[in-house]
Amino acid sequence: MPSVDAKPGNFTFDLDKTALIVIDMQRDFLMPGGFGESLGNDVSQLRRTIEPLAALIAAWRSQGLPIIHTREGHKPDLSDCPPAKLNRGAPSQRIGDPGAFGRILIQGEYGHDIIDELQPVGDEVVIDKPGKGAFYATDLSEILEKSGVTSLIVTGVTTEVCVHTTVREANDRGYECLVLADCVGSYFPEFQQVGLQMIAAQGGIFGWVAESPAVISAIQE
Ligand code: C5J
Repeated sequence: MPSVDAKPGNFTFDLDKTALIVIDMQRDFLMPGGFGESLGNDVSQLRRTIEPLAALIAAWRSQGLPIIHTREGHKPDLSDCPPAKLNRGAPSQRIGDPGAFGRILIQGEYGHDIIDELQPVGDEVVIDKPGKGAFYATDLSEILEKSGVTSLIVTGVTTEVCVHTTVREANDRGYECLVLADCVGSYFPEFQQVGLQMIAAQGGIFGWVAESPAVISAIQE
């Protein structure tokens, strides 16, 4: 079985029971001029994940292994967006407002979709999720159970929000999660650093942390 050097210790996984999950690599979060940037964020902090993630996805695909992509967003009538989420903060643009790439975080809009570099191919699963976590109000749990997946390699954005929420819940549901430091990103360097430390602290309180080249080597051995 492949094993990678990780924190707090080696992460060993069965290729028949492991899925790669790519969280919210959407234009609204990553594109210069988009929603993320309009909130004052530095999108380069997220964009540094694109190249390593593209290499990982290519390697994963070449082994015929399952990939699950997620997209955070809402129905055009916003019926799945609670007021507490819609009205929070005072951004210059809110979910559902017209943005540079269509209505912000609305399903079917250009900005809601995954960036060109990491577009899903073939029968790769795409989960549309209204929340931060990938399990809430989605059929992710059924998909994983049906395919016998017990381990997740977790990538995407943002580290301290949708990646953390998903990994914490996956851990509670019994999945072993390996988070790849170079393939997850936060707009805030300090949150990136602490977010990763939190996962692997206390003997791996809710997961393991490694770098993507270690996983690429392990699955190609
Ligand atoms: C955020 C996400 N940060 N995908 N979404 O609102 O982490």
